[in-house]
Amino acid sequence: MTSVRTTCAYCGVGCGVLATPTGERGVTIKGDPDHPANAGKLCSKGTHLGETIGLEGRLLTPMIGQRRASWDKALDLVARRFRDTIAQYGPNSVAFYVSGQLLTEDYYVANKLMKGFIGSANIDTNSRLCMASAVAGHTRAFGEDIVPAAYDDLDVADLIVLVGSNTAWCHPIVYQRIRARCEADAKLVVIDPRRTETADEADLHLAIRPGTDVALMNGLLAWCRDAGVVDHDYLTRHVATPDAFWDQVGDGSDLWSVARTCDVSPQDLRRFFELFAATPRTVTLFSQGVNQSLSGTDQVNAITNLHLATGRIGKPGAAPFSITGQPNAMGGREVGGLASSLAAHMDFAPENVARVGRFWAAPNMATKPGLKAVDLFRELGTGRIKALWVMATNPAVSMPDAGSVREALAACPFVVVSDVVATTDTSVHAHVRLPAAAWGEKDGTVTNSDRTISRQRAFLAAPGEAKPDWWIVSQVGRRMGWKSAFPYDRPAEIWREHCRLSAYENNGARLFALPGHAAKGNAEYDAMTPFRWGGTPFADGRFSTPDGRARLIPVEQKPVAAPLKQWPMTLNTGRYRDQWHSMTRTGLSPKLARHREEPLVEIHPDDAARLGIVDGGLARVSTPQGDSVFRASVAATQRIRELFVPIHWTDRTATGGRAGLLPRPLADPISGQPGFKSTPVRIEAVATEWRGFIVVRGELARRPDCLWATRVAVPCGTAWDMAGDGDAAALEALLPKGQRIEAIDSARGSRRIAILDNGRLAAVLFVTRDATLPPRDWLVAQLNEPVAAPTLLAGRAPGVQVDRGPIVCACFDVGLKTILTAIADQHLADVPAIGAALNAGTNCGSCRPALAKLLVTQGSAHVA
Ligand SMILES: Nc1nc2c(c(=O)[nH]1)N[C@H]1C(S)=C(S)[C@@H](COP(=O)(O)OP(=O)(O)OC[C@H]3O[C@@H](n4cnc5c(=O)[nH]c(N)nc54)[C@H](O)[C@@H]3O)O[C@H]1N2
Ligand SMILES: Nc1nc2c(c(=O)[nH]1)N[C@H]1C(S)=C(S)[C@@H](COP(=O)(O)OP(=O)(O)OC[C@H]3O[C@@H](n4cnc5c(=O)[nH]c(N)nc54)[C@H](O)[C@@H]3O)O[C@H]1N2
Ligand code: SF4
Ligand SMILES: [Mo]
Repeated sequence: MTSVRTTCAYCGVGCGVLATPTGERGVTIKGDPDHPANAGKLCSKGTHLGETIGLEGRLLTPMIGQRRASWDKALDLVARRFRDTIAQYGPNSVAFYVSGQLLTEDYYVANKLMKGFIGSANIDTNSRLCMASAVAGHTRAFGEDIVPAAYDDLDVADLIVLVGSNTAWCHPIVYQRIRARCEADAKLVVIDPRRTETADEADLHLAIRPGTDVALMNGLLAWCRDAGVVDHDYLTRHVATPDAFWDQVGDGSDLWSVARTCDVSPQDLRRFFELFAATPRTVTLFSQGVNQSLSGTDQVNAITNLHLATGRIGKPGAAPFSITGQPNAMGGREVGGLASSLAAHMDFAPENVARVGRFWAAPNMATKPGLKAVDLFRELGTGRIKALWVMATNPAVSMPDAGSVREALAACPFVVVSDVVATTDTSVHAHVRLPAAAWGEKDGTVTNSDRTISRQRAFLAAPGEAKPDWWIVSQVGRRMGWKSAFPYDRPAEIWREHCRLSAYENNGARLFALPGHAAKGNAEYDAMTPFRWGGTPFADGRFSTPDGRARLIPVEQKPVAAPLKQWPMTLNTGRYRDQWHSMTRTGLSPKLARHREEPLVEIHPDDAARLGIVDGGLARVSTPQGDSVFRASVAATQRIRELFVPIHWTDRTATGGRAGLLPRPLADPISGQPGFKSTPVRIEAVATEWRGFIVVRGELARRPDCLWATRVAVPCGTAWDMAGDGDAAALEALLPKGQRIEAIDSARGSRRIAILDNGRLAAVLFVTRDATLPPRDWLVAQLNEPVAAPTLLAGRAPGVQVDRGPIVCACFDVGLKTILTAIADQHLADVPAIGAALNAGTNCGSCRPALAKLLVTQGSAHVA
């Protein structure tokens, strides 16, 4: 079979992938050595893409309610309900909520339908939760949403500052590039309240108080001015500086008050300031710790101010670098998928509305911005939005105050969900579900963090009746009466139109322009190799503002709110290395499950001791919006009074661990991006009486109904880790039918049941009150054995056991205990030595920071 060149389904690094089909629904995945983003490397998520393309859980036919429907019926219904709603209540009574995981062609068509034909701008995207502050900050500073950096800049920078970015976990291939540069001779500074694995490896980590980035950056700017590194010549020629800008920046000598606000040591702060001032080739890379804040836009501009004032922009190795989350967050911005932009980097200025209207020959141009995500779902709740179409996102999980979002979805008269999986927390509220073709089945383009546009290509046939998103939207457009506007038969046609619009009446005012590409024929489009648009933006000092000058934006640190009596702590939310958002894909991979199997609330040891919370116990995290139970992880990497929880678990995968229920539905006033990173919160220990697990071939028919249950993908099946109170006997009803063997020890509240199916293990249930539970690895492996072992109920093989501990290296399946033993016994001194001994860390490299950390802890254990 020949390999197909495509791009990874996950993050905004945008790695090139070589996919080689191996028969029906099988594929081997390798990094594409010719792709500029990754030069052949892939992280753990990319490496294991092959495990996620199975058909389990897929939505394979259109559904109206719980009934299968033909495409004709479903599409007609969607078109009719949208048309009728618009006829009765006007265009602003309907909305689309779309995603940075759509391809550019899908996105373009959805945006065109809403903004040019339905006549509303009520189309917003999950990028609102992700990149909106960067978009607003870029627009304020540069006059256009341009990321003025490329990955190549990292190779020549002398200082790399990571602000609110857990790059080692969230953009691992970019991180490997950063490490390579730092191992040569660059310095790395990490600014993050948590000591992440990224921070662990930095030359300097500033664990600032959350939400004090503006104070830090303003302090640094004042320091730079006093140190004489402000580039006055650059400012005079290329930047508009508002009156009194410098007055509000503050006094560069007042390091102590900055240190107090940010709660870091003045010594560390000084080190950072001196390093920054002394290093012209600096890249400041930032992500959600900056964007997802009620002051997100100001925080972005605090960073652009620094780079503009020191002239560190438009030059090799010097740039502010907003790194994007989703694979096509950038493509979405290019087509104008946000409610606040129109199309092709144009806003709603009347001449733009007229221009795009001319280009589309649009009958009903939207003339002003639509509802931003948080407002959109609020309006859904009030009943003003009466028909909603959700594509490629799961707002019932990922929106702030997700409990209210669910109520709003449940109350909405008409909800359409296009997704690849049959049941999501959002699609349970859908009146119509439309089966979308998934990664590997669809064709189009994506734009990564550094403006590189790459093709995604199909290497599998779409299963069942699944169809690409652009097709689905075009069909609805046609059926709503706009046949000639949505005539597309293939993504290449949409691509050409998108490129023509980018260049249409564009005399250079908009940097985003792909004129040469509008002429690409179908074959050329199919053969397209990755290219970066925009060259080195602003290299000539000209910006996309009317006067060609960039803007310094006065920004002020907001007072840090005092802790509230009832909600005395602060909740931070974010990502795990090996899971992707609501886990619809990564949740299928047993290998990826091994890194972090359950949703943990990380809490500082002092707080845990004060509140009686123990490592591995359960704890309830509450905010005024809602509460959810997590397993506690007591970790000195947290600041005191600050908690961290992951965003990945849903109703499908756990009874608790629902981060989305907790944040407030509050957003940055300029960008509309929610402040996901700091919510006033409280936590309390939750007592349980028993714990246990189920291991089952395939899936359980339904989720165990107990205080704590989390689903873990395992080879050939599923495991559920559980804890609860009261009687655990009800769990037995979940087990499949078959021959049953059991061992009950009532004194210790222990119950072990195995179900055999023709002599093979089909399921086990182990529960105990006081006794220990065996690790479930061996039982999981038994699912694959043709004949059940006689020691099933012991939970282990006859003879000696090796407990490998939690898996650190997902590629080679190497456990923590194996690594620690090897470090001690074989005197392994560095990460390559661990690689030579155990293979760990030698494939995708995502676990290398974890290995480095083990060497340090194990080393100190030796000394002790
Ligand atoms: N493994 C994995 N990778 C992913 C994703 C995934 O789901 N899983 N998702 C992708 C997407 S869509 C996105 S948007 C990116 C997100 O990538 P990141 O932004 O790197 O990830 P997060 O974990 O959301 O948050 C980053 C860090 O911000 C810190 N932070 C919190 N508050 C503050 C603050 O006030 N100031 C500062 N300076 N820092 C703060 C947090 O402690 C956290 O470590 O990841 C992408 N990559
Ligand atoms: N508390 C908290 N909340 C957050 C964040 C945080 O840090 N903290 N981060 C926010 C950020 S940055 C982001 S990006 C969001 C992500 O949040 P979501 O976008 O809600 O998360 P996903 O799980 O990626 O949802 C994508 C959905 O699209 C489906 N899908 C995949 N491919 C396709 C396709 O080709 N077509 C269609 N139609 N469907 C497809 C998947 O099955 C899945 O259901 O979460 C946000 N929410
Ligand atoms: S860094 Fe990992 S998840 Fe991101 S695009 Fe590359 S392989 Fe995919
Ligand atoms: Mo994101």
